[in-house]
Amino acid sequence: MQYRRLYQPGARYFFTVVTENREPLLIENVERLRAAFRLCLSRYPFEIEAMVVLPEHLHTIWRLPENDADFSKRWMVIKRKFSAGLPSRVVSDSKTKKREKGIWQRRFWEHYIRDEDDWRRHVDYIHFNPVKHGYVSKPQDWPHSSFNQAIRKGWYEPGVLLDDNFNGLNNENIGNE
Ligand code: NI
Repeated sequence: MQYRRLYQPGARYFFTVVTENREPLLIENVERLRAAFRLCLSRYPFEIEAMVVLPEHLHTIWRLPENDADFSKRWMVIKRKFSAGLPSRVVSDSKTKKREKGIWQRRFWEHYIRDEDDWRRHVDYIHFNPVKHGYVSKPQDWPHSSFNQAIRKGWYEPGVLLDDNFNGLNNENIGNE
């Protein structure tokens, strides 16, 4: 395969976002989650380079426009849109004041992607994550991830031997989850 430039300019971040009390809400509401991302992308465009959704957390890499790298406002839009219409969980006063509904943990893990190697490690971490968490034995078997898209984009060799490519990732915790 010809070497292709995959690593475009712009600020990139890896995120891990978890539901409050690890409630398994994300897969059962995955259409709602998609709608929340669509709304955010329409207001504040950015690129989702990789993503995986598990029942109670998600990992994603975003490439942000050079003139607007504010990811906090984007997560606010996504979290609020996702939560709207879902029943409130038991929440503290401070959360009620902020119009949060106890759906998401307030803090999230963020990591600035330093370079192409760092990016690649995090892309692989995302795609291997459903295996790491024990949901499937092969990354391509998890429907809620960008892995198959990444293959179509040429980010992996077709028919990639995942054991080779993902070697060691099972024991790594670079995404904090
Ligand atoms: Ni994870």
